[in-house]
Amino acid sequence: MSGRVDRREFLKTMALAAGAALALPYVARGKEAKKRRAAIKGTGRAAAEDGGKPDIILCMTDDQGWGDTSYNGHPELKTPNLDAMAAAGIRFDRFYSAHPLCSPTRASCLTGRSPVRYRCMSWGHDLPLREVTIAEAVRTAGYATGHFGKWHLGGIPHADGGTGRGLPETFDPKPRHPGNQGFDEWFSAGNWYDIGHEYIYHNGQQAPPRPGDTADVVMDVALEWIGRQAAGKKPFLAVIWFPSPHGPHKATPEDAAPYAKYGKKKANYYGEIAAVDRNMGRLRKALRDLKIAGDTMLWFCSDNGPSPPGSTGGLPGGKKWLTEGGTRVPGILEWPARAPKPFVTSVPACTVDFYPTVLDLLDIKMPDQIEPIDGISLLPLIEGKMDRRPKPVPLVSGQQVRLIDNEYILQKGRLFRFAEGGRKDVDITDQEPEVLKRLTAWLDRWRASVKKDQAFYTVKRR
Ligand SMILES: [Ca+2]
Repeated sequence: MSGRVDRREFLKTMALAAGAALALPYVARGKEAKKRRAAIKGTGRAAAEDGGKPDIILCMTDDQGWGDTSYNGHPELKTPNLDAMAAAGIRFDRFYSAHPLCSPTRASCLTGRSPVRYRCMSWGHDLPLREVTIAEAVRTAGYATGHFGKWHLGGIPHADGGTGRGLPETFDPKPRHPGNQGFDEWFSAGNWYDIGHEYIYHNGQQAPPRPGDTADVVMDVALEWIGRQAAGKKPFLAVIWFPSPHGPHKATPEDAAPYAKYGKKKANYYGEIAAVDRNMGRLRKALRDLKIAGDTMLWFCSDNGPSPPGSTGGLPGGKKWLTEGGTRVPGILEWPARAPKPFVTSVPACTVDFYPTVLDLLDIKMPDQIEPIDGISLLPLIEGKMDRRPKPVPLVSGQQVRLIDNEYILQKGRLFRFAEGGRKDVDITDQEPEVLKRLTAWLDRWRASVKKDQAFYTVKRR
């Protein structure tokens, strides 16, 4: 821990360590929520230029492990731009992907709902159009919306011959590409892609290959679009999903060169992350140059744990595993206007939280919202007012759930704490019978609500 650690916080941390259940007000409602929104309207450029609407950017990498940054202690890889972003903003030490695989986590980012609710259970499963997306929501508040990079939620042809294992056309005849999920502009690919890949579609038209690393290409297009929104003083949501460092690992010679001493495999892997890092630096600089950095909510995370030679930083498991290493990923928020003092938090946060956070921020209520939403608004945490997560977050894979409730973890009927030092789940089932009872009851209710949701999606995927 570093940053905002005062006596009050220290005592709370100690209480956490002791496992005390603190009853704190987690989510501002009524008057307090109003006050908060009024405060937003008074910050920086937002008030002056676009009626109090912060720009929102969600960046995500593909298969980057928790340990694949130098700020998380990687011994070989250098990520100076992510390190600078983490040092300037809020560094989430326990940021989770909702699932240890691509497509389900991506769906959770857009909907705030666990992917198991709409049977997006594995890679290649698409996001049904019936679900409400973050892009559809912010559009109602006058935002421009753009998706750039890997989509993997259906509706875009891919080099593997199709869109993976999606819903049949008979279920819903409209393709489930970004254009039909709330995005005005999209430069997106069906699945992973690498340097020179021709399966990228720009607003539905196949785009010719462009030079540079895939991260350069995605950022070129995204920055051009962001520049146009800024010039038109239009608030925007940009979703930038890098296709790196997903295999096959293929870096440019320039990005791989500094890592040549570690062998070709690692040099290409590290080189891909170096390209992402460089482009995060480009993005941060562009926001400053456009004078919109202050009130831009800039997120960075990964979609699941790593494959070799990626690093979990010692957390058990990796991609595909419903474990800490499979789901805990780098997580950073930089937002100078609302989080001017950097800090590190160990409150668990998850990809399901983006949607409710943005709805809370912009005071949006979607009339066709499908309940329940599994995430929470992180605004109180961002303002330094949340020491504990108000409700558990369910991480899923197949029929399995790993329920994260602050310091507790419920999985397969057993209760655990994760020992950060020993880097492993420690079984405390027999020591905390009341917690076990509470979380088991919570999970039973949650499973019942999932069953209700799934009834709408009985269709078999291809
Ligand atoms: Ca992935």
